[in-house]
Amino acid sequence: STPALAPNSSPLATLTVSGKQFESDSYTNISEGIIKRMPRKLHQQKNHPINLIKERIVSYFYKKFVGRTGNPVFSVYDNLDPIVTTHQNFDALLVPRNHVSRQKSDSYYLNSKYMLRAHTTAHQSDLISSGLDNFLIIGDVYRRDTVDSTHYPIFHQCDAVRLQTQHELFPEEWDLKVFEKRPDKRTDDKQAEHTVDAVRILSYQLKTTLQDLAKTLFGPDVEYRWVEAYFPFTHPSWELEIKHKGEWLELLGCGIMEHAIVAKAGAGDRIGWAFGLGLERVAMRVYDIPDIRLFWSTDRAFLQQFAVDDPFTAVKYKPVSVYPICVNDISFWIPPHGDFSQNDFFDIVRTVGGDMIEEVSLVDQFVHPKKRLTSHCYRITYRHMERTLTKTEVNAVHNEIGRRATEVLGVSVRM
Ligand code: FA5
Ligand code: MG
Repeated sequence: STPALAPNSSPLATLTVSGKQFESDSYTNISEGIIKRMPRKLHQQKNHPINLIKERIVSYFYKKFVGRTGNPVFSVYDNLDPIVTTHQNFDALLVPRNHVSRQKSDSYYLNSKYMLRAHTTAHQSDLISSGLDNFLIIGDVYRRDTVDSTHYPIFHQCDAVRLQTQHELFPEEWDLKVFEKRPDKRTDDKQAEHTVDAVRILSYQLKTTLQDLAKTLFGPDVEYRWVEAYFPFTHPSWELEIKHKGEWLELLGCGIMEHAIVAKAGAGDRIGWAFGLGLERVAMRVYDIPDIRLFWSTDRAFLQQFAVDDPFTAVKYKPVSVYPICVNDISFWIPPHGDFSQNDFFDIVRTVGGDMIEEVSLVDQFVHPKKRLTSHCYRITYRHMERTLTKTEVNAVHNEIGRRATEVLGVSVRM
């Protein structure tokens, strides 16, 4: 078995990820389970449901935005390296120094300089710098998160950027301006540099484009609503939610790009909109796939259902079969002076249990009145998507999780 990388492994150790070497340091927290899955690239596997959704979105943009000769104006980047610098993932997008998303407990770090992108937006400013005005970025993204049927530490996003000049946005005779002569006040509705008129027309374009995308993906009767949102890299910002099984589900975030980002990337004469959307959310709803882990299945009975030539072919997922769950609890004392984070424990569970893990939840915690120690009890639900697990096999994994947690996190397992 492969050892999990300790969160505080020796500062001299080097690690190899995607054939490249990185010096580890106090930030290193990438796990073996993640490294092993990085080459899968579900969005590039022909006929994989994530790939089919990608094809549907790309086709929508190719048809919707065409140039003078009928050529698509958007170009597609779906093969960019998911290893990025913290500068690309955060600083270039104006994410504040102390923003929660930078914490070690939320992202996978190779070291203090390199990380696995937490969103495809990480490539936005480089692509603008290279001269592009209209592009889509599609790729695998990585986040340390809770463990359940809709959360997996690797998922896929599609980002888009569309930049326009004064001349492209407003015909000469309209006498409307994109930029204020001198930066105005920043308000809830717009940035200081932009005019009300420009923001109004751009947000109309953005919203109708995304509403039509939702109708293309989910059918003309899909119920949707717009919700005000906040992102450091757009203002104003919104989220689009769709009705799914009677509940509102967040589909994407979007907004008018921060002028400082656009200007720094060399396109200061342009105004733009951008959005970022989760492909699993779309695929689960389009195909009625109940569990996010199914996308990682290599079972032919699953994959063959999506062997269609046209990505717009209607496919309704037929459950291969549902195998029984096996539930096991684990309780331990947390080391008194450490920086224990639940996500460190979740990573160990994932690394050891792989896709046998359906859910991990904290079911009890208390502080020992005399010893002043905190105890956590986690309930781990085991279920395999392709077979029935035996009690013996689950116990072996469960014990190994306890052993790793003791070794790596310094907890002491309570019997
Ligand atoms: C972002 O990642 C922003 N970069 C999106 C953006 C881009 C906004 C450009 C503005 C301009 P957020 O963390 O909300 O935002 O994720 C975007 C989408 O990814 C969500 O709406 C959702 O569809 C999907 N998503 C987020 N977290 C998960 C998850 N844990 N599992 C599955 N899908 C997720
Ligand atoms: Mg969000």
